[in-house]
Amino acid sequence: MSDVSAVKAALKSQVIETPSWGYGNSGTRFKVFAQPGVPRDPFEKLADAAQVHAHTGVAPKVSLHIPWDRVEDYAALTRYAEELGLRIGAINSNVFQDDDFKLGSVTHPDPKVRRKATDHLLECVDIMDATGSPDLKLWFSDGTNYPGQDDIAGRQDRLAEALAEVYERLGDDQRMLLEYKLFEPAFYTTDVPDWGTSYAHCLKLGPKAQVVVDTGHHAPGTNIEFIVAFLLREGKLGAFDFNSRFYADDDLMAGAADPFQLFRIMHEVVKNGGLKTETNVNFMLDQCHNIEAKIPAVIRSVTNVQEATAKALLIDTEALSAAQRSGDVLASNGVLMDAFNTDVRPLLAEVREELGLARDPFAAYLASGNQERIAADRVGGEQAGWGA
Ligand code: LRH
Ligand code: MN
Ligand code: MN
Repeated sequence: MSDVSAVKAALKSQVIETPSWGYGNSGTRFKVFAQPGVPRDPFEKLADAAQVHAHTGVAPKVSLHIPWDRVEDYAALTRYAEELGLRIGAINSNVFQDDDFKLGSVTHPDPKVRRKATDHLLECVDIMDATGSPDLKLWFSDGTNYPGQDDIAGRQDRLAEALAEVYERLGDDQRMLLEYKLFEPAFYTTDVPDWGTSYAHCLKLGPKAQVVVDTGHHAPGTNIEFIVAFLLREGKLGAFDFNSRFYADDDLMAGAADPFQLFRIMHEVVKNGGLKTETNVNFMLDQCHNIEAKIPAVIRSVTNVQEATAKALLIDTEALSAAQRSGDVLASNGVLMDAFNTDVRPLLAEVREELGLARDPFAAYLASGNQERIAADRVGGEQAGWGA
């Protein structure tokens, strides 16, 4: 796409969903460094997400994680989101923090534990009904640590059974997003370790089941953009969990470690129709900000995704396909690199100006005084839910 107004329109319509847990305190198993002004409850997490949306104009949706964001009254939480100009995005299930799940959740050898896990997933669908959330995001920590510990194929049967029960419970406008992760916390086998496993389950389940690509969940050197192109072609790419990794599931800011990889991913997204509203790819962040200030870090992550998207949109597609057709390897690669090496910050500043926003959302947030205000107002902020 090289028509600037079309590029701008695409950038204005891209929605980036931010995670409630990105606003809370987080850390590693070694230390959680508490920060002043972090939210004390899910309502304050929404208020922080609203700051990100107010300054970027493209982040009106917030993912919740249950039970981290469990509240008495979901209608009140939803109303509050609406007052802030937000919507509730994906409901993330959590079957990894209960002692009962030591040997697995939906794949546990004991049917009573499997029932408990599946009931939690069904509760998440109830919360979708109450909040208007369209997406149930499933990630399972299930797996084994030692050869022989459990029956690998048997665990797939148990997984399939639980997924089928939850799938049946989904409403017409609700879908199931199945996330994969290579390892951790299980180290020998993981029950949904890769896109192929997730894809196979989603295919059996039906059209309302799609794959989530968390960019931090692959082996080093994995070609994520290939996975993206393949899944889009099959109509099975439901969402991204964007974050950066240097080593494993680092959950660092999207586009921080490898902006070129993010660009390559966004090129496949743009090329294969993934930016179109009807394709319904949910561009979520899944990050924790352990040592940096949270709201500005989320703003930077959003703008990093936007920059990668803008570069992908600027690729001269006619020149690219002509070079590809003629087998000109260097010319094809050159077209891509020209787009990647373009400074898109002025273009994005114009887009924001046209939306009535400040040209630089990061600077505008820091100048807004919000950070000082929340630090003074909020005492005893919440931990994101893990990392202690
Ligand atoms: C697992 C994961 C998954 C969880 C989130 C907090 O590593 O990526 O998406 O829900 O982290
Ligand atoms: Mn994730
Ligand atoms: Mn992860």
